[in-house]
Amino acid sequence: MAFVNLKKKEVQVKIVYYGPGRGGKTTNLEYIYSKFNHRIKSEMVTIKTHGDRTLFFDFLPVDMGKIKGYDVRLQFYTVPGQVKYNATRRVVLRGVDGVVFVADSMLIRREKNIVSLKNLHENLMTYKKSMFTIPLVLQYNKRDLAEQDIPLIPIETLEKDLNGEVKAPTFEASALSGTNVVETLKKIISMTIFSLEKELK
Ligand SMILES: Nc1nc2c(ncn2[C@@H]2O[C@H](COP(=O)(O)OP(=O)(O)OP(=O)(O)O)[C@@H](O)[C@H]2O)c(=O)[nH]1
Ligand SMILES: [Mg+2]
Repeated sequence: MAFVNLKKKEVQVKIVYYGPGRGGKTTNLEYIYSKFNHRIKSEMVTIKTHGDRTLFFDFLPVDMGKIKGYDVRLQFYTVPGQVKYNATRRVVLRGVDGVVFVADSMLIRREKNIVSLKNLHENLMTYKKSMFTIPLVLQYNKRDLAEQDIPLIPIETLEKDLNGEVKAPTFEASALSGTNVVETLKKIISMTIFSLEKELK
């Protein structure tokens, strides 16, 4: 359940971009920020280590207007995808309301996607949450690399590897060019708000 401040009549909704290192999570948030920064009051917060890898998280707060008399504040986070940062990933997942899983379409990253999704599943379980019930969208990122003849994982394989059981909505995307970044965002917002409205009544 999202964080509800009854006094301020405010709900804080936490959406986390999850996935393997280098998959494009930070690039998604950067695109969203560059596209909507005229409507976003606060700065995007990023804590990076060398080579632009996320060390702790990236954070982007967005005000959404009201639902049922509550001001809704969306908070977007990314996790550090590198395997060694699991303790941090788990902290960032605390209180999560919705997840975008950003898969890397590069063929050489096939195994990394599978390991990362399994890791999401395990980390959600530590909070008694489930990948099968939480609002979840899968994004197959870096599809643009096909134009550079870089071998990509076919969509059917990604579906089999990652979406065989969860059956989440999916988007083929390029976070770098922005293709389907906003569509992914809109989908996770609507799924998360829908599930929240059920809880708020
Ligand atoms: N061609 C292409 N490159 C991308 C795309 N998305 C991200 N990249 C590149 O991939 C690299 C890693 O992207 P990030 O957004 O930093 O990846 P991340 O998932 O945040 O990685 P960690 O913070 O290490 O977990 C960067 O050089 C991006 O420019 C995409 O859709 N297409
Ligand atoms: Mg990052």
